[in-house]
This record gives sequence, structure tokens and C-alpha cells, in this order.
Amino acid sequence: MKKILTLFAILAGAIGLQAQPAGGFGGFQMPKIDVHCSEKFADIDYAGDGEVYHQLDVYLPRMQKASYPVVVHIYGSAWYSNNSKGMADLGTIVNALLDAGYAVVTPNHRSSADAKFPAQIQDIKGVIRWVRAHAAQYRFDTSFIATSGFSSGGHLSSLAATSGNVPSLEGNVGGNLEFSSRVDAACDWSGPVDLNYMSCGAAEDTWNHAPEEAVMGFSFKGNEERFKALNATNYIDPSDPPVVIFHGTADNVVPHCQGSHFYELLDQAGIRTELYLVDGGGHGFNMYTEYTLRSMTNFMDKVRTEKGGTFVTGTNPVITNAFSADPSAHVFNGRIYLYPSHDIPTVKYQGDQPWFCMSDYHVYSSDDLTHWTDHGNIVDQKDVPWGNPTAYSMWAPDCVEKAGKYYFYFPNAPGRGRGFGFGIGVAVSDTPYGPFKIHENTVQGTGGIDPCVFKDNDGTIYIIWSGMGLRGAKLAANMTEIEGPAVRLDETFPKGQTEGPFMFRRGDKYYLTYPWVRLDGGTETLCYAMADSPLGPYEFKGVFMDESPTECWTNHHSFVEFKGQWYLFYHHNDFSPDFDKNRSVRIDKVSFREDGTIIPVKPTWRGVGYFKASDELNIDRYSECVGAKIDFLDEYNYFAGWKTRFTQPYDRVRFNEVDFGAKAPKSIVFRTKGNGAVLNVTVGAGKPVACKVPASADWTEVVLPAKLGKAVGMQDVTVELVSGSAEVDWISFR
Ligand code: FUB
Repeated sequence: MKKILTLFAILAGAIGLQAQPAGGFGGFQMPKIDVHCSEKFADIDYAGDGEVYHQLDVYLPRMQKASYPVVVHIYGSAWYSNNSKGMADLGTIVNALLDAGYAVVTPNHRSSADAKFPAQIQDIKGVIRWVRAHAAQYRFDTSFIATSGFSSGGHLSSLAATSGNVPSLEGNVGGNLEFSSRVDAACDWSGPVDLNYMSCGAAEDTWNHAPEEAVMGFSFKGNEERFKALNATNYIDPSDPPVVIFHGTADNVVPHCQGSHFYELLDQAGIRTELYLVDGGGHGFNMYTEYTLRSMTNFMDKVRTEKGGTFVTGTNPVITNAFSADPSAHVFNGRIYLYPSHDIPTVKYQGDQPWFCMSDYHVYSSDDLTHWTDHGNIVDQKDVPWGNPTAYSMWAPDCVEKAGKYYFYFPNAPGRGRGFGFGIGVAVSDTPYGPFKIHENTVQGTGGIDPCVFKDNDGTIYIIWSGMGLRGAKLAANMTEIEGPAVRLDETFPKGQTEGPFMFRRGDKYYLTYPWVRLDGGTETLCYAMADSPLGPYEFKGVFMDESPTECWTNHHSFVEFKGQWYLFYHHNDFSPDFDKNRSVRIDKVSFREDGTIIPVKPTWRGVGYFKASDELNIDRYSECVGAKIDFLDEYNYFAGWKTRFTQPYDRVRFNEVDFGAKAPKSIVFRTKGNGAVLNVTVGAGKPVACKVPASADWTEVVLPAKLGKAVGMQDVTVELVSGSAEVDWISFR
């Protein structure tokens, strides 16, 4: 930190440092910023000592959730300010985090005039413990707490990450010592992380160390060893959490070698890290672009969701914890395993257009197509030996079992200097859900995108891909190369763009199914051809799913037979209506005619899941709708799902196949709001039950006694408006 920080040092000395705002440099903003929050809690005393330097603000996102993962964002000031929490980075870093669904905590901390190091990091650790201690009160989801910071805030954020197990830096600010001050991830914006390396490794240290001397309380020269205590790099060990680093190449306050140096040391220690050197970026200036801010939130999202989780969705779209596309579904050991690709908010552009952005794969599984487990990240672009670690091109994958091992095939952009276009890689595991070990080379003899791996009844495995047409070949016994020549499969098919092949067998017939754009344009349909042997010759049969009603340009699919029923997995862009490269997997039933041809499939909202009457029935995922309107529940969080708006008499939705079991329920529950309405609920062929739901400005659960006669067994449920108007999130029977 040289010129500007020196200036700060002089100013600070001149005007005294009682509650003095400084605000950071590029991150400095005037207080009148439109902060994208639903609620702000200001000036909370986290240490309980009444000092301004121990206050923090809490911002909750606009999106509605029961709890929010947390980022503690720390202002930059060369450690000179003790009161800049309301002034720095609000319109940039803080808003990006809030928009992505993170609660943001912005603390003050003691300045170098208030106290010497390690007081500053002890304050931050006190804040992290305070977050854990106050989770219920502020709706913090403490399964993920990260730090972020700019300049000296970047230093404190980085130090919080690397010093998770350093008792001498812990302190006891605010108490709460029964809670941990460890963080799950950290973000470093332009931070000085190794003050002994500010001359970037030059033989002579010519750096002006004034700010760090102020915070340490002694001069650098002659005390170089003692200064190491201040460095985030000093404490790196393999147990540290992931860190994402942003630094401008034109930073004349903190040299960008700090970012590269930190990245190298973290990487050597085996810590997940990403470095974004921003070309021409200064100390804050030109640093906060859509690309960098989204790279930060994508990194946080990735770390947070790496391990997966569980969720329930029996309707469409079926994957509700992330974007998902290109679904390849298989039954392994009696369970459905789903291998989709994973769209994320884009940082990638094709020309000027936002584009596919895909950096890893998750695998999902289910016993009933309703309760899903996300097994977490199985293959990541940073780990592919032959790939470009920042290509974001991990397109449609597939998986096949052979002799108790699972082979996962995926396309990716090759690393620089190794050719253009796509390569196809393979990773192997002892289970369908990993861990997968990535083979060091591409699958020899293939080249292109969208590998599909098909195992015939005799155990022979074929690989089919898209690369200047649809091609197929036998896979060699080693599963890492093809055996014999690749065969062009689609030469006789109608012209028009093709990709995404999926092959399956039913009886004695082989099906080659693929997305196809008709010659007169439009978005992708799904169509198919049939043959008597895997590598053809195939006869084109036609389209089995028309162009997407939501104008999602791509579609991509797989067929699987599960418990006696055939299913089609495919994708639309339900959770991203305005950007069709953030897609979502859907499932619908599929049937065949006697001659084996496919009966065209119409996309439904209802999907294929199994529901008991006592479940929350999202009737907005209807089987039939007349007049009623469907809207997103939360305009800031489409993943929250939808609601049904009943506004005119006779507005009606039907939700098929609900299991009422052996005993009729005694009441109907509505999650509803609006002006109040009478809604008729009909179960199967029973009599309509008139339900009077009261007016309510907020979402309320209303339990109404109901005589439901013979509402037993599998029944369809219809809800129809009689009078008034109401919004319904879900209904249920008790
Ligand atoms: O997901 C990226 C690409 O979009 C796939 O590889 C294609 O099949 C299309 O779905």
C-alpha cells in the first residue's frame, strides 16, 4: 500500500480518529445508495461496549426465505477507519450478494489509532461468533458464513479464512466464545495479504509500509519477522476454507502480485481457490463489473452447494435447488440416477450475448421421482487434466455401469494449445454418485459434444456423440477409447441442426433420439429414428416433442424405464423465463404404440411425482387450468415457485393423482392470501365442498373443516372459484 495510503496516514494523524469514516477507495460510496434489501438492522453493538467501532449493520435480501446464508463484508481503509460500515461497497459488492440471496453483515472494527493488531481481526472474529449466536433472531443460515472485504477489508477477510485455528488471533470481543469464528469461504478484493511481499519478491523491499506500521505499532525495517503475524499468508494450512481473489492489474495501491501470490500459496496447500486478475483494474476502480461480481457470487454458491442436499419435488420442473439441463437418467441398483449438466448465472459471453455457463456436474438420485438427493459436485472444470479450467463449457454428460464401476462421460473445452472445440472426457467411480476419478486424456477417437453411453443387453457399450453430425462407435474394453471406426448415424435424416443424441433399447428395437431444429427454423424439437442394431441403419420416425412453449432454444433429454413405466427427462427454462441458458429439468410419462413408435409427449406442469393428500399440493403445477392465472411467488427468487390466482368465478385448476389412502380427511388447509373468496374443492367424483377463505394481506394457513365423503384412494382434486378472489400457494388435506 503506497501513495494513497500514505496520504490517509497523514490525514488521519492530522484530524484524529474518533469515529472517523474513511470508506475505502474504489469501494467508497455516499450513504444514499439503493441497497437491495428487504430489511436493515442498523448500529447493532456486537461487543456490548457501546463503542461505534463495535457496531454492525445487517441487511436481509429481498427474496423471501426462511433463512439466509451470510457474508460478513469488511470495508477498506488501510485499517485507519473505525466507522465506514455504512459507506463502502454497498452499491457493488453488497448489492450483488443480496441479489444472490445472501444476508450481508457490515461491521465496523477498531482502527489502528484505536488499538494495535490483532485487535482488528479479533473484532471480525467477534462478529462471526455474533452471527452464529444470533442466527434465529436475524434468520441467518449458519451452515454457510463467509467473509468478504476490500483492501484492508480484503486482508481481514483473508486472515479470517486462514487463521481459523489460531488461538492468539481469537480474542473475546463480544463473548459468544462457545461459537466458532471459522468461515466457510472468503472473498478478497484487492487485499494486502503478505506485507513482507509488497515489493513482489524483489531483492530489496522499497515499499512504504506506513499503514501497516500504524496498525502494528512499530516500524517495518528491522522487525520483518514480527510483521509476519499480520499476514494472511502466514497461517495458510490445508484445513482453510475456499478463497476467491480479485485484483486489478493496474492497482497502484496494493500491487496485484498480492493476489497472485496468495492464489499460489493457497493452491499449493490444496485449498480451493480462484484468482481473477482484472485487466486494467485499479484499487477499486473498474473492478466491479457484472463479470467479477457474478464470479464472486457463483464461487460462494458453488462452495455452499458443493455437498448437495435433499429436496422434495414431484412436479415440473423437478430439480429445484439449482439450474439443471441435459438430463441423462439411468436406473442403477433399483434407484433413479440423474446426470444433468449444471447451468449457473452467466459470466460467459458469445459475442455480446450471455451464453451457456457451466463449470461442474452434480448427480441426483431418487426412489420415487419425488424425494431427491443431490449428491453434490462430482466433476469440476478445475480438475480436468486435459481441460481449460475456466472454459465454463461442461455441457451434456452421461453415465454407464460396467462390471460394478460407473463411467461418467462429459464434454469440456480442451486446455490452451491442445486444439479447438470440444473433447470428451471420462471419470470413473465405484458408485453411481462418486467420488469420480477423472482420466488424464480425452476418449480417443471421439471429439465433439453431448456424449451418450448405451449398454446393450449383451453388455457391449457404445458411445454416441454430436460432432459434425451424430456419430457412434463401440467403446473399447478400457472405456477410454473407441474400438473400430466411428459411424455416421444421421446421414439419411432430414436436414436441420442436430445435437444431444440419446440411445436406448426397447424390446428388439433401438432408438436414436435427438434434438432437431426444423429446416424452417424455430427452437429445438425432440425427434427420433429406429433401427434393428445400435449402429444402424436408422430410419427417421419424426418429432415426439414439439418446440418449447417457453421458447427455450435448446431441449435435451433421455428415456428410462422405472418400475414398469417409461419416462422422458427433458429441459425447459422454467426458473429463468428471460434467459434460456439457465434451464431446468422436467419429467413426463411416455408411452409407445404397438409398433414401437413413440406417442408424442406434451410437457406438463404436474410431472410424475407421487403425492399423498396430506402433502402440500402445489396446484399451480396443475393438470388442467381454466381461467386461473399462475405467477411466481417471489419476484426476487423464482426458485421459491409459483402461486395460483383465482380472480373470476369459474377459474379452475385440476391436480391429478393424489393418494387419499384408506380414510377420508376431515379438513382442507389452504396457504392463501388476498381479498377473501369462496372456493369449491372437489375430490374425484365427489360433491364440491365450499371453502370460505378469509381475506389476508399476508400468506396465511387456513384450516377449514370439510365433509369429504368417500375421498379415499387415488383421486384428482379440483379447486374452482365461486366468489371473491384469492391467491393460493398450496392446499393440503388433514
Ligand atoms: O447444455 C449445453 C448444450 O445445450 C448441450 O450440450 C446441448 O445438447 C444443448 O442442450
